[in-house]
Amino acid sequence: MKNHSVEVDVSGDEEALNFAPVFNVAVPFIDRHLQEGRADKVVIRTNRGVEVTYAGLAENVNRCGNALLDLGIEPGERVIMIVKDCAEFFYCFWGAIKVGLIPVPVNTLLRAKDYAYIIGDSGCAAVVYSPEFAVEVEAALGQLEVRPSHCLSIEGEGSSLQSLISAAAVDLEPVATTAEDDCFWLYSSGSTGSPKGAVHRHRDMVVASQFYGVQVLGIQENDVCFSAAKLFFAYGLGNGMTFPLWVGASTVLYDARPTPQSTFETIEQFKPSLYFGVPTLYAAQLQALESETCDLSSVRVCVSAGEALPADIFNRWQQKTGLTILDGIGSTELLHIFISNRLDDLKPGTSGRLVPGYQAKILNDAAEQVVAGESGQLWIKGDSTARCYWNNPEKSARTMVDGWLDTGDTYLQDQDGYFHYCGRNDDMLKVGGIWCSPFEIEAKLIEHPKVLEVAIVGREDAAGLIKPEAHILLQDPAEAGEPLAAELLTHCKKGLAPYKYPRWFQFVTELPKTATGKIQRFKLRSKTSSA
Ligand code: 3UK
Repeated sequence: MKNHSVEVDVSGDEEALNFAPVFNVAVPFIDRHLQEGRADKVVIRTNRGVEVTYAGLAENVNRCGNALLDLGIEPGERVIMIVKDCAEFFYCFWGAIKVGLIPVPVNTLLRAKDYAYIIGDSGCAAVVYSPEFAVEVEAALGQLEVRPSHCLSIEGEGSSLQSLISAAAVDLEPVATTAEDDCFWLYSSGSTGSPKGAVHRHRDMVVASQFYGVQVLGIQENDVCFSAAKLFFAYGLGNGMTFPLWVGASTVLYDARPTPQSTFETIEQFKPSLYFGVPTLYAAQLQALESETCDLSSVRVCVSAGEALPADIFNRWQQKTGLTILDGIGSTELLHIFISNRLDDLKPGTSGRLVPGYQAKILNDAAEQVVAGESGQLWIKGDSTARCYWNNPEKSARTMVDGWLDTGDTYLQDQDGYFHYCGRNDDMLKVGGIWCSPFEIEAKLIEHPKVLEVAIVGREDAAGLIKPEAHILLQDPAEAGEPLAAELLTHCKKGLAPYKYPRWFQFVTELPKTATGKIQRFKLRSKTSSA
């Protein structure tokens, strides 16, 4: 087998992937397309009017890899990327991989405190960021005792990544890694609020692209992908970058906050065939479609993930647009979707069936496998699973056992094999498809002088989607009311990532607690879940 190649073996019951002993994943995803005659095909189109061909992509990946080496960054060192959806995201991610550095795309909605933690935890050699996030990134650097050696804006005055890219050499040989070597990391939020870095290998993007992208979505060379979920999110990384690159298709990048209007405009302008959203956005788009129209005729299939898609949203979207939304569950640790509905195999309100190539087991409290119809903890096995969490052997040992991954979700599988989501095993919330720790919001509210105690729980909104609700015990209960709720809201919005503020404030006279003083969030949840 030729160096850096991967073969899809279809002889068995399930597809298998065979990797060459020397394997750098930048070769099949980037360089292979030049050999296969796609040099002049446009691979990236952006809302800023940028168009990049496969030849241009390969050239800029090489230049960026050389630029990073020229800075003196050593193989295995991390490059934190706080980068919006743009062509440079591709150059930096793949350039780093091709020279054996570890790119670490990070959520661009976070605040200085979060970035300081991630930069410190990763021990990165460099931080690369879009100028839009300069204020938070600079504040983060100010909080650190040890700063990374390099901190580079993508564009702008002086030495930027763009200027280094244009000055760097264009020839670059891939570093001789293997499919099992560490390749990139993605941070996922933990229930205590500290994010943890999931360490992914060179093979993982191939596995996710082939098992889900090709087998479930049937993605092909003539597809055009548009992911409203951003590239920094494992979901968006697959949708908007990995899957199209795997089959020589193309992608549309939109670099600002996705709203119903901006996503409609992007769809009408760029005519994607595959559209990827999250339930909150589908709900907002449905609302917008009450008063406006959108030509969605280019789209052959819609995908939803990040949190459960209520059957009602699925049905209304189908009635309104004629299009099917495929709900599937994925995770940062597994890289992408491992249980999914399919166009020819679908049950609205469920996550669907296992994606071929993955295995699932549902365990009860005694760690025994449950029978159909009974709920338990969902464990998944598959070749795209992260090797470990960085710097966190205890958490890795608890979550990753004999190749199985504890998803942290409660699920049941029905008689027909469909998986039904029954909630989280921890207190974590998914808001708009993005993790949200109740402890973090509580910590923010406790800072406020008028707040004595607080508990954050998830509550369903009118569309059946979970949002944070605050239960607050005040220093002076007489101050309860709208004006104080507004003040607390402003306080939260100032210090937390924009999606993390409570949507409701309940002033209470007491919070339910255990004998040891731990707040019993489940008691608050059961009171309000069907509101
Ligand atoms: C929840 C879902 C019900 C579930 C992701 C697609 O969401 C992704 O990754 P994260 O690490 O979160 C994982 C957790 O989110 N979840 C995701 N999708 C669904 N719950 N129905 C769903 N369809 O708790 C899971 O454990 O942020 C999604 C692809 C790649 C991803 N990383």
